Amino acid sequence: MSTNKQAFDFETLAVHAGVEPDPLTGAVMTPIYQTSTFAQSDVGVHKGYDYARSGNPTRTALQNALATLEGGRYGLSFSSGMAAIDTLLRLVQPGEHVLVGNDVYGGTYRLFTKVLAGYGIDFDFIEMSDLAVVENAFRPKTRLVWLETPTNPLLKLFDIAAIADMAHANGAQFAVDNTFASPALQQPLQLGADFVVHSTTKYIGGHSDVVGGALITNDETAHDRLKFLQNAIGAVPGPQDCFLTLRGIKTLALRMAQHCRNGLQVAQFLADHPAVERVIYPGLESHPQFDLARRQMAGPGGMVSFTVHGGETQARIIANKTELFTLAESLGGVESLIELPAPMTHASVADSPLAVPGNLIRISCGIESGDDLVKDLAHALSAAG
Ligand code: P1T
Repeated sequence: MSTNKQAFDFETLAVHAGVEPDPLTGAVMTPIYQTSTFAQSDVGVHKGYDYARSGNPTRTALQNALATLEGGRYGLSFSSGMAAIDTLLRLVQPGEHVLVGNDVYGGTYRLFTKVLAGYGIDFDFIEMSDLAVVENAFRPKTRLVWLETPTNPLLKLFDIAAIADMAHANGAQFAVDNTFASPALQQPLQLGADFVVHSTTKYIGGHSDVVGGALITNDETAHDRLKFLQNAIGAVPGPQDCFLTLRGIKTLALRMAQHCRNGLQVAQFLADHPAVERVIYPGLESHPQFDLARRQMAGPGGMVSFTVHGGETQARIIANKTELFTLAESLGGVESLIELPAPMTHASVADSPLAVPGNLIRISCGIESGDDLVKDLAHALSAAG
């Protein structure tokens, strides 16, 4: 499996990417190299690793796997999704401008507006589903375009290929946070993006047992700088976390297929329920960008958002009544989760133009039986009255 992994289908890549039999022992799975440093036979003479912040073989395997899955040349791993995002934003200099989609993870909004804006970076949050709005938003100092698609938590879709062209025509680079789709459903580098970002905590890890992040690119110059920053800033994952993420990746294709099936079944059930005001799911024809979803994604994913009648009070009651869906932040694991973005994952956007409705419920459909998930929601919706 050492040659030309790009020639394989995604299911095959997910099992094999990055992992080679261990050169020392032949171990089929990359070992957890639990060491902080590496012996040198003379000053500066070593076997490719000197200190584990700079590099570790378990991390190398994960980084190669991530690059392969996204169809990219270079991958870098981080201790969290936020660490990956922060490191990428260090490419932007004070005085430069970043265009951001107007629906993003609350933590991303917080990092941009409450941390990085303080270092002189300008952020504009705009409606990127309207390409005329995007075109008019560029400034001479626009260095980066940043978006999530599907977005967290409103599941808006943005046209990656069209926005990539606009970014490049305006002298900017373009980053896509691909956390909600995962590379199994969407590969932004193939559509023209310069950087793919992940919270590997979510679908890539897939088992709610590890926090991590990733940056993938084909741009050698940018990669060299990001690799330098990864070491200079130091927000690297430990080898155990790399191992868990690598292990999760092996079943990514299988898991995503079941997440998509369950997402569609649950969304269709919710769409017909009288307690539900509106369902947002890229696999429903009622989604405003249903056609784009079909074009851009290999499947609609496992995230479903919906608003309920009765406001936030009723939404809280429903989220407390599910049994299979655990009330918790995060997403993308094998087990189903439910949360209220406004008081939970998106508390940081309260009172901002990105504020989300209080009666919005976000669910992450796991890989359980879709029928059981529907029964659990039916019970919660009727018990809530
Ligand atoms: O939690 P962390 O691994 O640091 O990843 C941050 C992050 C980045 N990008 C997106 C699209 C995300 O959804 C997240 C984290 N999101 C949650 C914890 C959540 O429940 O929405």
